[in-house]
Amino acid sequence: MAKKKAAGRSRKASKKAAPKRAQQVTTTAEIESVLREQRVFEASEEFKKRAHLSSFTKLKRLRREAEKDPVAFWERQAEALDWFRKWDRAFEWKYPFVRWFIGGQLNASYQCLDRHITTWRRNKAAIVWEGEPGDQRILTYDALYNEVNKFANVLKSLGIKRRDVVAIYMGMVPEAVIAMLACARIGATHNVVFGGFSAEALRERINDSKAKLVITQDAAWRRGNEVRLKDAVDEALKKAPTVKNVIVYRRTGTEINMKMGRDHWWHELMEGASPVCKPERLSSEHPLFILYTSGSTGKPKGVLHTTGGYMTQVTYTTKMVFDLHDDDLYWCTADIGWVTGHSYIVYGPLANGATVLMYEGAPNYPAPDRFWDIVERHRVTIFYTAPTAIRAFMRWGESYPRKHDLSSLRLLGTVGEPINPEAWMWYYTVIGGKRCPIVDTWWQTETGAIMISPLPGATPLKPGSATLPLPGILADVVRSDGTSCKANEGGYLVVKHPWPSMFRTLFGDPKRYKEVYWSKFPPTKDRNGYYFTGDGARKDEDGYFWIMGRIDDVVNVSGHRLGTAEVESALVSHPSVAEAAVVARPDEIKGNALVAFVVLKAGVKETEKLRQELREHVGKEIGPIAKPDEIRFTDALPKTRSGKIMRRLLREIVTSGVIRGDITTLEDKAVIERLRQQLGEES
Ligand code: 7RM
Repeated sequence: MAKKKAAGRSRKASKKAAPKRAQQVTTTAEIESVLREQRVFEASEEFKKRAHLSSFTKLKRLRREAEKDPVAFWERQAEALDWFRKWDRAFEWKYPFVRWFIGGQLNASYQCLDRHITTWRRNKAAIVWEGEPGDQRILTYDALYNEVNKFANVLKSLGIKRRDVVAIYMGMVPEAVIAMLACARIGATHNVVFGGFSAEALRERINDSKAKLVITQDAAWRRGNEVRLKDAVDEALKKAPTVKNVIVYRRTGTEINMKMGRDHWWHELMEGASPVCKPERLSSEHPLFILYTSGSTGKPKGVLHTTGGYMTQVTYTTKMVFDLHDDDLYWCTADIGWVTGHSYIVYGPLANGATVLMYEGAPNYPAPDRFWDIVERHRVTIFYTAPTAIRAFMRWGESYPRKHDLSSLRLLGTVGEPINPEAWMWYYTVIGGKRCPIVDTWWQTETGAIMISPLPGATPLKPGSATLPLPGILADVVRSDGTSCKANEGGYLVVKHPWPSMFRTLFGDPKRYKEVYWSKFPPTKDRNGYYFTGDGARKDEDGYFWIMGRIDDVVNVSGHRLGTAEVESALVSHPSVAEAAVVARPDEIKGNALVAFVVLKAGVKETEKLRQELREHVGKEIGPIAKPDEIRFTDALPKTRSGKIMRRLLREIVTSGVIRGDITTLEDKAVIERLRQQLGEES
């Protein structure tokens, strides 16, 4: 990377002028969207020069063409994969079930490995890994290929066949990737369970998927402590009758229990394994993986993805959204236990022959500059993380990134939640040095791959907007009756045409699949059924999408339906606030009153005066209707393990004080206890 300063051009914008926000709201809208962000940023000439796509006009033309014939567009992208047999028919839609590239045969591990080892990439680094204690490993494509072949033979030797489900419960070690690709190689379906989940959550996911084998490790390093994964597996397997074998990778060397006949050491099995395992010829619709995602209540949903369509869309989006080139060092900080880890650490980047950085541990271990230290030492060029992490970095302060040379970075990305404009600007300025475009990527476990996102060389960026649907993705914002919303009218985010990496069903529960996703906008005589994302959004006058968060989090105040994310964004734009979560509590007069949980920046005092100031601030940013009725200071918010704020729990706390729903995905159970106690003290 050249170190020359080529600051991005910014129109209408940044330094002096604070973002202008319209005060008025459209009262006819089903969901009112009240924030208006005016800044626009374009990629520098230097970035555009080497980008895969550098013209907005071209992108718009591509989107228009693909919109007319999305199937033809995706067929062209599918041609970039290596098929053992070409498909007979590209697309079949029988509401609400889809198939893509029917009759085609391929293998996902072949896409990620075999096709690179016959080229110059054989000796290119596939994975650059750094353990939390500081140990490092580099696996070339050839080395990864060998390990995956051997481990595929290990799985076979334990009786694993096509369509068997294998649970993977590991930390961020290369062996987790090897395990996934080995499953894919022999046609087994992997079910990765995030290593931070409890034994109970693991058991539920093993039993629901009827897994035959579990792959785990003794323990993982996290913030200097050992997370004892094998102990959790032992506990889970007390009531998991389908599991016959467990493979244990030795990571920390801690003492664990090995059950004779059931448990096997990874390294012992690998010693005798043959290094050649032919990839299975799998049909395009062969199930590649199940990944559980929490429902708002009750049991988690087993999102099922298949092979051909999924590989097509993750391969295309990784190349285009991250503008991936062969000399990039790409780092996605997600855990392999989330869909982001599946699609954008493993399948997408490896199918493109990328070099992927993988880090085992916490962002603040041993100090809050660990990520920036990694970026500097490894000269990371593409960095993809979550808004929740960015807000944590902001809270820890600029001094940590400032200590490091981050000039290798050329592109930044975010995923997981709406990013508020203040966090976007901080990311752009402090991490990206005003040189790196930011791709704000909207997608879901269910969508499998990125759906709405800038293409960084082409799309002018607006802080806080995921910008436009990718070519071939027919997303829209609609009213309850399915008609399109006007510009800036809030509504439901839907997808009007099936896309290749769409999940095919909920494992073992097609009825729930239909109910949750396909019943809000069923087919009528004038339209196909729409996929309902569960998110609220608006499109602005340029057609840019602004995601307002989950529909379940929309609150009704005095007849106005507000997305809580917007009120939160207004709060976070105050210099004293690090994070905020807003929920509603029933109120006799207004229908609902807004309660804001606010985490202050380090060193800021919790005073009555600040409370008033924050209410006024929201009044100024959005309007008087959005002023929180109550502001509760807290030191942390309840979040899922992947960093999403669990507003449902806060809602339960402010309404009944009792939490009834599922909390297995909660990151830190103590947070809820502290919030509940606080509530008792104050009232
Ligand atoms: C990839 C992932 C999906 C939900 C989704 C949204 C929210 C994700 C963005 C976003 C605004 C974004 N899968 N979400 N990305 N909201 N802007 N760029 O996160 O299944 O775990 O979550 O996350 O609500 O529906 S997920």
